[in-house]
Amino acid sequence: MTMDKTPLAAVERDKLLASLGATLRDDLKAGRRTGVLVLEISQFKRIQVTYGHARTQEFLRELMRRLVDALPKKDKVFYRGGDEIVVALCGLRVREQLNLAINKIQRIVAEPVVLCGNSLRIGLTIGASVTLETPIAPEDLLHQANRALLEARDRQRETVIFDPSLEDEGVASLELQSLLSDALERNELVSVFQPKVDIRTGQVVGVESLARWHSHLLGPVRPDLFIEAAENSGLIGRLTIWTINNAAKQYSLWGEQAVPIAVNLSAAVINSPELQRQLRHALSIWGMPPEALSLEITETAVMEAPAHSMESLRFFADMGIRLALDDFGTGYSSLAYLKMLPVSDLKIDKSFVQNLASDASDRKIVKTIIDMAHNFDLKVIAEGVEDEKGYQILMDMGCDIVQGYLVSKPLKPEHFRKWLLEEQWRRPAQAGRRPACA
Ligand code: G
Ligand code: G
Ligand code: MN
Repeated sequence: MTMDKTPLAAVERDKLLASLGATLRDDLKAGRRTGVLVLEISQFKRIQVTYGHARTQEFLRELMRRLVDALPKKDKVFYRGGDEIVVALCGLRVREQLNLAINKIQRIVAEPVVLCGNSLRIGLTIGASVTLETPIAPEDLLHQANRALLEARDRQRETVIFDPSLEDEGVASLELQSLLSDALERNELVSVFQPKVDIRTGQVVGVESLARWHSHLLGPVRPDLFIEAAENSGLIGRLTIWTINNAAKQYSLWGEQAVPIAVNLSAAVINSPELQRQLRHALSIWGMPPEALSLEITETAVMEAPAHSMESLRFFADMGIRLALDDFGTGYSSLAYLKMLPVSDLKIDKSFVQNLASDASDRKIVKTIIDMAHNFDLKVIAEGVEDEKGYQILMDMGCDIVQGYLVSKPLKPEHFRKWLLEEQWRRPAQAGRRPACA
């Protein structure tokens, strides 16, 4: 295989859906069916760790090339980022043709790929869906294939084709999406704010804004569930703009007590021009200086769409906004790439932080991350600090900032001010006072 250095760009969700939508219309008119396959490469992380970023890209390219060569010209192959490829099979006459295509793909990938002189044989897990005679929206057909993939993973099967019995949860998630859309209009969402403190002085250096939703129909909905529903339904743009506007408003309401606010940015919105416009707008209306806003972007999100994200990250950084790599340690960043990112903070994922006191290998990982981050002039924030031992260990390791239940749970805005004034947190070394909770 020859080296191609340009990064393999992940297709944007909007483009994927538009292309699939066009196929669906054509096939419906011609009385044909459309199939969608979501392919997941098994053991992808292992491949990345073993061979590194550049060779993994090379490997992905080769795989894409094989798929494109083997499938009919009209079919479409998309790289969706990470370990996922989406295939649209066009003009199927009968449902059985879906099985034929799946068999063919399994045969293609069974041929080993030669990487670094090693012959690499990979496995695929496939989720599939196919249209019936009735029209279906591209996002629904894709959703069905995603559901089938989850089912295949759960049951450890190579392939699952969607059928309506899998739909129970699917319906629940569609319902969540439509309720969430209403919730944004009805103003049912609120933001809570979790303090971050300087590990040495105990001073509050900022807060992270976290969205909460109490639905009038469902009651409280878990944030990871509704954030995922927002991402899957395209509502995440509206939700993020709402969150940023709310943060800027809160900053202005806090007045003298205002501290910098961090907002989470999903991968799907990093490159949205509308978001960039609305962000400027929100800061200017509420008089929030850009330096007081920080955007948290997961390590995985940044690594999955490198070339494309870089411009947007620069745009934010040039405005004076701080950028933080969130959930760090859960992805596989290439160090060379990290150096090029205009980020100023790195947040160590809570899964490495929670058991610091009892887990020696977590201690090693955290120490390594802190040292590496400092070499790149990044500030290190440890999230999920729950006990004083962990706090002390982090201080000894030279961590800069901590966030977690030990300091405070996320607080409602009116409680934050009170907490700040009355219950000002003291770091364990200074005083043994119990931290305040929401
Ligand atoms: O808040 P925890 O409170 O349970 O949040 C769960 C997940 O939801 C976290 O990964 C967090 O980053 C994410 N999250 C919370 N609020 C927001 C938000 O406003 N936007 C985005 N994109 N993610 C959020
Ligand atoms: O993914 P992100 O880092 O944006 O989300 C932070 C998540 O961590 C939120 O869900 C928040 O409620 C949660 N969190 C914050 N502090 C702690 C903590 O000390 N322990 C645990 N288990 N979760 C925490
Ligand atoms: Mn975060």
